[in-house]
Formats: sequence, C-alpha cells, structure tokens
Amino acid sequence: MPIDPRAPYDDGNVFARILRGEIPCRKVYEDDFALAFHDIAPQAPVHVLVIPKGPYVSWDDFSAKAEAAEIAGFVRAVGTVARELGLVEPGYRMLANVGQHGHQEVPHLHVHLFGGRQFYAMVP
Ligand code: D5M
Repeated sequence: MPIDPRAPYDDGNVFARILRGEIPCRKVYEDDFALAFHDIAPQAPVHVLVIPKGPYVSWDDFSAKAEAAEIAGFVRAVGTVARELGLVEPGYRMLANVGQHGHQEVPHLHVHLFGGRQFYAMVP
C-alpha cells in the first residue's frame, strides 16, 4: 500500500530499523550521510536503494527541510554508489517514488538505482 505522504516520520519503518541495525541488509555503501543496500525484490540485475541517514519521509520533505550538507552528501553518495557498482558505463536508471501517486511504499526517502540491462522509455 502506498504511504500517506502527510504522515509524520515513523521511526519504526523498515529502513529506519535497517539504519539502526535492528534488521539486516545487503550493504553496498555507507558514509556519514547515506546507506546503500540491495533491494529485497530486485527489478533489474542491479537494484540498489540509497537512503539518507536523517529521518525524512520522502524526497518532498528532504528537499524542503534537510540541511544543505545533508542534501549535498546524499546526492554525492548516490553518484558514488553508481560509480562503485560500475553502472556509469553503459548507464543506469534512478528514481524516487513520492507519496500515493508515486506509489511509495516505505516511508523513508530512498532512491532506486537500476542497472545491468537496457531500459526503455518511461511508461506511465
Ligand atoms: O519501494 C520500496 C522498495 O523497498 C521495494 O522495491 C522493496 C524494498 N524493500 C522493502 N523492504 C526491504 C528490505 N527489508 N530490504 C531491502 N529492500 C526492501 P517504493 O519506492 O517505496 O515503492
């Protein structure tokens, strides 16, 4: 079920629990601003999620409320993960679902990185 984008941050969400080490993940990268791990239900040969360490429900509140250093650190981490996974050449796709129409299911901002195959034009 898509999340309610107006709900306050839920500290018990699955990605908050991963950040606290309460449940495991297949980690691929971590720094002061971000954690990246393999998606549990991959939609491509490479499907990694990159999440900020701060308590942000979605791209909406992250982009509005996060400190400039957090935004810069997170954006840089997404690019670093893609480079470290060898995705830059021949390329990759990244996306963040927001709210109900975006069909966001986990209420902690996550950027999906997809790679390892050809992607085609976005289909609504
Ligand atoms: O995508 C939420 C994504 O989160 C979806 O691709 C499955 C993934 N997911 C859910 N639980 C886990 C755990 N525990 N580990 C790794 N990946 C997980 P959305 O953009 O919210 O629709």
